[in-house]
Amino acid sequence: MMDKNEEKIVAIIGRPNVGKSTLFNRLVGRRIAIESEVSGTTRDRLFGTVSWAGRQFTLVDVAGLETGSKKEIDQKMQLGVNIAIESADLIIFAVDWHEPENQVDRKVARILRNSSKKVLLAVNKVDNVRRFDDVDVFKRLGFSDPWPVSAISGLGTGDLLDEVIKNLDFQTNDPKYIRADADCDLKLAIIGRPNVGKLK
Ligand SMILES: Nc1nc2c(ncn2[C@@H]2O[C@H](COP(=O)(O)OP(=O)(O)O)[C@@H](O)[C@H]2O)c(=O)[nH]1
Ligand SMILES: [Mg+2]
Repeated sequence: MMDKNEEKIVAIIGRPNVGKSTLFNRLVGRRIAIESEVSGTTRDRLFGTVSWAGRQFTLVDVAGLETGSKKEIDQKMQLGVNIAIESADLIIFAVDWHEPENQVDRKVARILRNSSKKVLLAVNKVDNVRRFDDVDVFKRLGFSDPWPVSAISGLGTGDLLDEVIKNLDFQTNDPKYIRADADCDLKLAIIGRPNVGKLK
């Protein structure tokens, strides 16, 4: 049974080579997922913890979709999308800025729109602000505003994370989601008090 106190799951899905693993690594902050220049090396689902704005969630790279014939990849992608729809609280649908017109993207978009999941569309490889305006064409995929990001440079990823947190429906005071360093801040404040007295 799922209840509000269980961990929140966010899945990244998208075609091979759009930069899912790179985005995963960027958001998790440590290099856990296998990244590659060559399509075909990411093998499995990878999990990482993301801390942002005092909250925590588990990020999943639904990988292992990059091998086989084009037809096989299509089938695996649909399987990956279904896994994400079943298991995630929110889906980051990653597309590539270089390819605004892609049939597989359209197919995935259709499946996602027909699901009841919250979806954030991340347009990756927006490596500089000049590319920001171009992302409007991705509105055709049928989601609300696309989020321009660059997994490589980090551009836009903070805004994307803000939006993820906003959509995850956290309980206001649930300590489970308040990250460890928020706890440290509190301890520091208490320890600091006597010094304030001494300075007077
Ligand atoms: N220019 C650019 N290249 C990127 C970016 N993110 C990923 N890539 C490149 O895209 C290729 C595929 O990345 P990868 O993360 O393995 O994609 P995946 O197959 O979707 O997991 C690699 O060569 C990455 O270096 C980005 O933000 N900008
Ligand atoms: Mg990958």
